Amino acid sequence: MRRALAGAVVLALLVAACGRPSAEDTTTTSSTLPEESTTTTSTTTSTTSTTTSTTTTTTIPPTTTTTAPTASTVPGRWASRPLIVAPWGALGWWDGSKWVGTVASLPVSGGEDYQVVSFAGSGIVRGGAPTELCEPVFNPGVELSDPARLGEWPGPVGVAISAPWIVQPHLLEVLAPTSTHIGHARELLASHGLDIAAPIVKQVLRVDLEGDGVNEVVVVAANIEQPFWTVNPGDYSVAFMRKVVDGEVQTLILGGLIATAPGGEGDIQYVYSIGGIGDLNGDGKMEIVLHGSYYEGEWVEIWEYVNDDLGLMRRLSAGCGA
Ligand SMILES: [Ca+2]
Ligand SMILES: [Ca+2]
Repeated sequence: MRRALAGAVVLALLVAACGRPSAEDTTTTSSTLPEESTTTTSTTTSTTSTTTSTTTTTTIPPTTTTTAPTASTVPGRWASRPLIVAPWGALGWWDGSKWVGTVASLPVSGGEDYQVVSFAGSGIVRGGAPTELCEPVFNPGVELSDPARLGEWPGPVGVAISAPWIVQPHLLEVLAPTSTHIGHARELLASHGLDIAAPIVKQVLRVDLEGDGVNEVVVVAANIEQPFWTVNPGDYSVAFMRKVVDGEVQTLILGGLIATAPGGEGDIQYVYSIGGIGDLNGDGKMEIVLHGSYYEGEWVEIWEYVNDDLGLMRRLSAGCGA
């Protein structure tokens, strides 16, 4: 209930952030380009090598073609579907054309490998057979050999994915906060009515989500260490991304608690962090894992930057708590 509310606020903020009507169709151009260029390449190849007489090769579905640049794969025992899991349950997977939220039956039998996508750890962990996690919620999921590598409450906590592709194909750097990032946080809080001279910046990530050569910056600012019940005026916990869209920097909020007044009945603190960043559907573009924690629980959400018109969209999530 609470979380749904928070989500609504976040979405409202997002819409506000992305709502700028832009006639410029950079989006269409960028999404069409890879397909076109790939097609051109394969056509040229077939012309050169006379042996490959079949033009059928050119008809490879765009999805597969887009994955091609990320040619190299990671050795391991992978699930039949690229299952994404959190320590307390499965989130779902990409089925080749759409995101699929967790269903009762998971595409694993036990013994699969999972690549860790987290700022708390890295590497590969092993997953067990499908089971139920997070009593008494009983989420479908798998026990991981080393769940702590994904992180622990109050965060950040990332995810793990049973997929063979390179999960971080483009630039991703953890930076130390500078006055510039503090300034970005100050600006954002002020635009929501909270004036804080020097907000506490917890995370700064420089990333090129889609590998277009233009870097994005993801910032987390918070003055709450461990979330508790009461929301006090001046509480803040925000995760946001600054991205250049049509030559202008836009600020997109992934999750946020900004309190300008004492919390009402039933309001509780949330602490947001970026759990991880990685390509979770194998299209060569990286998604952002948002982690949220509260007094009695936590959850993760996967956000995909779809295009410059739609901006960030929440695709999958899973949580555990009261
Ligand atoms: Ca970029
Ligand atoms: Ca992706």
